[in-house]
Amino acid sequence: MESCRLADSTAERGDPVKLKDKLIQLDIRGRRTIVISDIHGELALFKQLLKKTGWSDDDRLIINGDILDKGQDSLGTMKFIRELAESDNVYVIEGNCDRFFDELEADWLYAYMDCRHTAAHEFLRETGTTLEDYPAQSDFARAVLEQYGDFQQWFRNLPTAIETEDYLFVHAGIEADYLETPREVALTMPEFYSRTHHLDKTVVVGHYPAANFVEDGLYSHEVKVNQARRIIALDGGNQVKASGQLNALIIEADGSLDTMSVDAHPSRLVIQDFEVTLQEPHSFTFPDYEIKAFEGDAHFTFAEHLSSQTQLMVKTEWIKEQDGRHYLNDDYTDLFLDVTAGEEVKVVGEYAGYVLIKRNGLVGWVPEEVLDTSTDKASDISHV
Ligand SMILES: [Mn+2]
Repeated sequence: MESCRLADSTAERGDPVKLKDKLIQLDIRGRRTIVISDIHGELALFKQLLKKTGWSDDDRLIINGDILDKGQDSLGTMKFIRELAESDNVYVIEGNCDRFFDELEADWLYAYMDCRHTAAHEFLRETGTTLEDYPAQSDFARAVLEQYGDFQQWFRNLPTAIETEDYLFVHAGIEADYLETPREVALTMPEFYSRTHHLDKTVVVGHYPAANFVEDGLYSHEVKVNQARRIIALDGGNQVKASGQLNALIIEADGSLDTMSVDAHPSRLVIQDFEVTLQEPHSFTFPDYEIKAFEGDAHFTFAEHLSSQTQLMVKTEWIKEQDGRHYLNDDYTDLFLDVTAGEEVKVVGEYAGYVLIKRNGLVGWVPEEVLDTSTDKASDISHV
């Protein structure tokens, strides 16, 4: 899967453009503003989230980058958002995955297509063609641009950042002198939430899933707000994390903050209280997966997470062996969640004797008997 990571690291093309060259100034005080990032082609989820926020023409909407890639309907999402953006209360900034139309001739594109669903797949489906129908990659690129050249132009014209009285909205992050941040860095900088910046405003970023910033051992997809460092991490891991979600940050007219989310996981009713008295949870995220597995049974295996030298119980099905080494097969948390009869939770996955659930963005385990298996409700949105 190494090739899947190329798209984030390739655009070192000596792009001389700085953040200040593609910056929009905007006044948002006194008006409700909804911010959503990393939609990644999930048009149905995006529409569902807009509805959940009660979005109307009286509100502002800011799309914080990454409309395209990974999800099932990148082309539909970009068409829908471009139409929305014709209204003067909707603003879109660019994300690294939105450079698709400028990367059609990149040497990594076909390899990337082997492991991720992309807008290129949708173009092939739409035109009833396959890559074999194009003698050279440049022929494929030409065919896409013949149909979508105006979208290439639209994406190119998107600002890299929006600056308001109190906020800077940018897809990935800024450097010390924010105006001089290279566009490339603003779109791809990893882990900005862990950093510090010198701007006297709150920087709102997507790009890097908020769940990667494990706090107190908890694995949560909720919007993370760090007021001391004036950073908000918005990306709910939609289409990137198995338990991910699409988040909205809502800046109310009075300046207070609220968050909402939607995801594709089904709901289930809790029929029995479950309470854990003492636990010290651990969570590990990509790519830090290597463990040493000791004894275990069908349910849990005692293990040590190597880089952090942490001992924990790992759900046995979660352990993958490769060349004599052991790895977590995905992001992992050993948290057990307290639940109360009568509440509804999201089901992320079912394993021997236990179910991985999510509540308010927080992921953890419960024994299967506390859930009513007959009450599965459709997810927020159906993918098929
Ligand atoms: Mn991104």
